[in-house]
Amino acid sequence: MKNRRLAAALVAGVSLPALAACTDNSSSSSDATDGRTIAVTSSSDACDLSSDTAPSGRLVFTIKNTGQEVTEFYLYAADGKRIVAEVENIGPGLSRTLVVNADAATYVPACKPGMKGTGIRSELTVTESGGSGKASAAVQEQVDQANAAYREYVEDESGQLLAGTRRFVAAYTSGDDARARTLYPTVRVHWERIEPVAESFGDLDPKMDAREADLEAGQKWTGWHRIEKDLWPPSDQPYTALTKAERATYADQLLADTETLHGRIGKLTFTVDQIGNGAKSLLDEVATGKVTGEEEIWSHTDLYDFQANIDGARVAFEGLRPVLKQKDPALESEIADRFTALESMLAQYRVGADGFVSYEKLDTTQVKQLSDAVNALSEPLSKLTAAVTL
Ligand SMILES: [Cu+2]
Repeated sequence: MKNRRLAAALVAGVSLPALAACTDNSSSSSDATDGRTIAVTSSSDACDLSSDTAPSGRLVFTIKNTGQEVTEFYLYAADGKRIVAEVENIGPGLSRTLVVNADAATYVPACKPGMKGTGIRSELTVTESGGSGKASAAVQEQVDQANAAYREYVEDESGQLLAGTRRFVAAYTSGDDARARTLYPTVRVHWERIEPVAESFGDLDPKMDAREADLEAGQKWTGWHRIEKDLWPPSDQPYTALTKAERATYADQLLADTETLHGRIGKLTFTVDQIGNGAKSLLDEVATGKVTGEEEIWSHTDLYDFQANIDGARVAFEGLRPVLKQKDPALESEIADRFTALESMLAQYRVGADGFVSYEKLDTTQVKQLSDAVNALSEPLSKLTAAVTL
């Protein structure tokens, strides 16, 4: 589950008109004068855009937080659910930039002061301009290769998630809790590796991966973490175990949602922007959920998720690496080095072939070290998309 305070930006757009991607980078000098820069002012009760129309192609949103709380900016597709691009964690007084390659379509921009609710929304109309922001021909073949390889990866992980979920729910519904507990973290790895893709479908993530602490008023708690609590019931608070019938209900729904997810993923295609931005999104997932131990509050299997998020980001990076090597070799080696540093730090906590120690075994110094290594990678990784699309 993404932290409520975050949202994924890796997006796929097959059946929908909007196909766009984003990254943090600075605007080019010409942007300001050709209608491609849109100033967004996020206050405590308003979300003002300097324009409600823009030409298709590379758009630069400059978001300034004039409110008192941390804010976020989202660009949704016309359905108001699918996340096309986002910037999170914009502190009071701060500004952030979001670059989007936007196709002609209607979009729903939204600011979320306080990082909750559905946000203050409006409408943005992007009209056809012929400016597609496509990669140059020289790297097009590498780009195509990266897109195809990433698509294959996502579909493969999704297939393994579905197969693993079948085994997991079978064990859980039959009352084989020991087996279900063993399967839980290793099956979830396949979810966590492709988490931003799964989250880009706005309706599935809340049903499949919501954490109890993040539930909104009136939201029914279902999915992985509901079952997690039943498998690792708390000892320090009252808890009523789910009945056999309740188990079956939650298990059936999780499986059905996983089937829906797999069906949708089979129809996706990706662009380099989405892949690069998804890699950054995965690091944000680690920083805000896994390194803090909030994701797996009952099972404490957070380090499995941590590794899986890193795996997914690494695959995205490796796919784009040949392109990056040509465009920015210094950034390419910096990202590679920091991946290696983080991965070897995490490897200290491995148990057996594919296991990890309980998150509870980490002391505050170790958590801090991991967190610093995540941030050290996150910083250059946030430049990846801009570098490969320039
Ligand atoms: Cu999650």
